[in-house]
Amino acid sequence: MPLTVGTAGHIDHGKTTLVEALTGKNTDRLPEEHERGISIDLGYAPLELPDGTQLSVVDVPGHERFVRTMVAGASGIDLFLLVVDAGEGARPQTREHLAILRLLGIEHGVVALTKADLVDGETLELAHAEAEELVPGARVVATSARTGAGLDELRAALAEAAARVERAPADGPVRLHVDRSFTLRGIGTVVTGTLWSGSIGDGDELRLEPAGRTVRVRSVQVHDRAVERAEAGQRVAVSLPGVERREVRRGDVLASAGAFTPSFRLDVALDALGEIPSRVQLHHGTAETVARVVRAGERHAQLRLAQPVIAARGDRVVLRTATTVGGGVVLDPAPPRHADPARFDALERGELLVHAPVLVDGEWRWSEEWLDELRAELERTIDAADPLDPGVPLPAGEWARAVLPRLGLELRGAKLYRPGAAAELGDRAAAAAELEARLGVEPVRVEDAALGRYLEEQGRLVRVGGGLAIAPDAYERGREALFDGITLAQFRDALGVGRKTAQLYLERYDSDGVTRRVGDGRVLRRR
Ligand SMILES: Nc1nc2c(ncn2[C@@H]2O[C@H](COP(=O)(O)OP(=O)(O)OP(=O)(O)O)[C@@H](O)[C@H]2O)c(=O)[nH]1
Ligand SMILES: [Mg+2]
Repeated sequence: MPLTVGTAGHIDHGKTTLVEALTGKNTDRLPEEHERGISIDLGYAPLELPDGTQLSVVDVPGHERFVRTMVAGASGIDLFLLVVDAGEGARPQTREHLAILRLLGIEHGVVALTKADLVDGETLELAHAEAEELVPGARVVATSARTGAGLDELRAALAEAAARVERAPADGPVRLHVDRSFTLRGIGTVVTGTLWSGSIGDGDELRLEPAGRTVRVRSVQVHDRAVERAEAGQRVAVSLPGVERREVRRGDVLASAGAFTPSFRLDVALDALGEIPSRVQLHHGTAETVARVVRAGERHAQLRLAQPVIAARGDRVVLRTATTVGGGVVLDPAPPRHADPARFDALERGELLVHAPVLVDGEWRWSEEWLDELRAELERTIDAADPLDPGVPLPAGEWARAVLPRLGLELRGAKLYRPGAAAELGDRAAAAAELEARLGVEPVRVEDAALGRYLEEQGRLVRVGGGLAIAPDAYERGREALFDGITLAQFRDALGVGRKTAQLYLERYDSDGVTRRVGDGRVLRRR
């Protein structure tokens, strides 16, 4: 099974150098990284261990200003490679990265003491003891990228840790949290990320969330090699024809259509490192957003997000302010608005309390409470809608068609109406009369677009371009003046109007299928 190992550790402690010593690849790609001698963005390299284990390495930056990038990099990993400078020992980001790994539930890994060539034996021993205390249960290996000392032992330790990783079988819907997007000449936009679940192959149709855009996958690569299908756990690069580079970014998610609904609320079991303030930065997958923390008792909270995430039950989140303040496990990615402590307890006991729709064995399920909430909201919107068009757009969720029969509303076109509802002028009767009185051959402006639409449906007005309208009998008169091959000038003279007005009439006849433009003239279309 493919596994991903993520580096962690304080700035300058030798993460990138160690990855290069192990893989032969310098993962610092940006010119600025080389100029400043630090890592800024995530780096990637494949690593094959002597026993055949295939690992993907994600190298993260250690600078305290880039911890958010570290979280994005660590969100998809299976094991850690914590790097500690043997001379310096644990420093602030050693501890913060370690805390983040724990919050993300990444249990297995190895500690590498680096730059062993620069310290004496006693210092190395002290560093060793400190590291063992810091990360109980992990093997600690002294290394030097300069001399190559300890690298074989480190490889063996990584293989050992990898063997202990138990990965949940990751079949199910596709979910890939995008960590990079870029353009390749002749190929177009490419996104990369770790495939959390499902598999992706050439030609698959997926959704780019949370925007909900349908995309078709072209070529799929795993570490620069084309594959037929990429499997869960692998680091994947996918090209997306037709998607502009600026339309996709880190934090977006490639997902199976209909499998996820963007979450604006998350019910979580909290894991607090200290005081969790009411406003935090939430990290989930490769995404981050501001979140409000609404506590529901000691250990639970509802997180209300400024931007939606694509989450599932059991996902981990990290909460930060200036530093990492805690994290949580998602109990419900689509909870009701009220943070009810009893509900949290039931969720944690594993009693699945569905609220908003989820797919279970290919069928949508939801709670009656949720349905009532939805119906009430739709009816509220309808009541507040323009009496000329007393409807509300069909909800955008994938579940909309499944829910429809239970709503007691009527679908006409793309909108829902109360059964039998008809458009009414309401208090706009006077405005309608006033508008009708102004209509004639010369187009007049219609300020109230809904009113214009309504009157047109009633045959009391004809809309032409530019927010203008004419009288229905003027439209008929113009139509009678038409003949095969008529030019704009001829039509203008026949109707006794200006050129611009004549143009508006003819365009309307074109769009009504009465005429068709051919060269300078119009031919009549047979009905
Ligand atoms: N002597 C010696 N120097 C090392 C060793 N490993 C790394 N260095 C040096 O330590 C410095 C920092 O190494 P990096 O690999 O860039 O450190 P990093 O942890 O990736 O730093 P950030 O990504 O910015 O957090 C560089 O100048 C390396 O040459 C080593 O084993 N021995
Ligand atoms: Mg680095």
